[in-house]
Amino acid sequence: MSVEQVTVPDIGGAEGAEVIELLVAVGDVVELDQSLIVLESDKASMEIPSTLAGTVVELLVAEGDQLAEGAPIVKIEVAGDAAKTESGDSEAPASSDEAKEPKAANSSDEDAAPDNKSAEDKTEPEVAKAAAQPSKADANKTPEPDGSGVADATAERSEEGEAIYAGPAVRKLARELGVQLGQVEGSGPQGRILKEDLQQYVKKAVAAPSAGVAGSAGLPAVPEMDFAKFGDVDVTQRSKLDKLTAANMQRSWLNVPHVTQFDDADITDLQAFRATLKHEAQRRETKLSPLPFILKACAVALRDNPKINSSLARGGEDLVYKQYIHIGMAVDTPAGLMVPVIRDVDRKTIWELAGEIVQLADKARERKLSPAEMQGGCFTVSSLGNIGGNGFTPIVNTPEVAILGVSKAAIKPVWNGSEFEPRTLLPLSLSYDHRVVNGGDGGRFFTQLVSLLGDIRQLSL
Ligand code: CAO
Repeated sequence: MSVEQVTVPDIGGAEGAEVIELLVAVGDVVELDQSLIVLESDKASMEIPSTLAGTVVELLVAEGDQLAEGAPIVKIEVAGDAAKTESGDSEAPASSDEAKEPKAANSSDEDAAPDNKSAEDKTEPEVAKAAAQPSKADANKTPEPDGSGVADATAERSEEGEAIYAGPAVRKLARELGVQLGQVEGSGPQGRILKEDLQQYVKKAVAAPSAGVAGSAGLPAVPEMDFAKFGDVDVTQRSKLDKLTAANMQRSWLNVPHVTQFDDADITDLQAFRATLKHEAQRRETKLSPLPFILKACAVALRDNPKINSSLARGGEDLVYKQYIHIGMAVDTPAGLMVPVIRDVDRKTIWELAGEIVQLADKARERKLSPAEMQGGCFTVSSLGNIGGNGFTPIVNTPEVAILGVSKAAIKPVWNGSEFEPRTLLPLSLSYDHRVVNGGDGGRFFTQLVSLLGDIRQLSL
């Protein structure tokens, strides 16, 4: 029997990925590749698998911890003389274990440097920093029932040099609310800031006359409402991903002057062609929806209309024309909206794209996407085709400059010059950043896209 450690693998360079869920507990018997924790970064949430099989003897993280690559997660007692795995370090003696302590994602290099000084040797700020960093033992502590985290209370200094005492739960809440703890008066022992102090502070700020203006955009705040006054309610806390998506949407909505154009693509022939490939798709164990054709058509139209494949830079001074065509695909998942990116769409076959759509959508729904798989997009396609609707106005996924919304195709009568003919029409909407894309640019791109989908033979040209 030996005790070994599982650490955070390469998570695509994500710093500060937060532990949002613990999937194992001390005493659990885990298998190789069994998920141990769920991490959530700014871009993705992902389950971290075990690189060892055995019994969990110690959990080295707690919910809310910020982790980076190499951070230890659990200690596992493995049967026999298990060899080291790629990311599972062998148990090291206590002293060197401390020296090896990986860099906490939210700490500076200075914080993360091996610290062999005794507590007495440390200067006061160093003690404060060390205290602010949750130790392994702290990680397993149960928070105070009032959520104040008093048991884990740590001290920092305000701008005026006064000590700020607050527990991790309060600090986390303050971060989420964007409150500077130095401005909050603590009512706990030694002026420790409790959750209630923070709530009071926020309530006052909202009620204050200036509270009608929120943020630098000078927008009037939406007043809080007590919905329970009108009937039963059920309140759930939103996931970090949901809140990040909301923030991204708002940022884009407020910064980008949007224009949305609408058109229908006649996909009668595309659908007929797709139907002939049904058995081939089954043989390849994949699914061939209209989406790979749409992505391919977008890639061709992006290549021919480079402005749609650009991004603003240097505060609007420059326009960056990307020489690659990576397209994001919005995926609806129980955890929230995710946008994995399919790389080099212009160079892939329809079958390759079909396979990648299924694979990335599955990964997104299983929360297994890495941040790298969600980066580098030039353009986004958001398909609500299997859900329904005649059309919608998608919000540009900044810093991209355009996004395509795909609604549900339907058979409609189309006048062919002498009679009405039943044709399958696919409603499309193209939103673009009017700072970069003018009506002509958008119109040319969109017309070409609609034409390509109407005659997919052109995709091979
Ligand atoms: N019109 C009519 N039917 C459509 C269609 C469309 N535009 N698009 C897809 N379908 C059909 C498919 O053909 C398939 O039916 P068949 O098996 O009979 O061929 C069925 O709907 C299921 O499609 P799907 O959703 O499983 O596959 P997809 O390739 O079309 O889409 C994905 C994949 C991941 C994009 C999609 O599942 C998804 O998550 N969409 C939501 C995106 C979203 O939330 N956007 C909003 C973002 S802003 O809030």
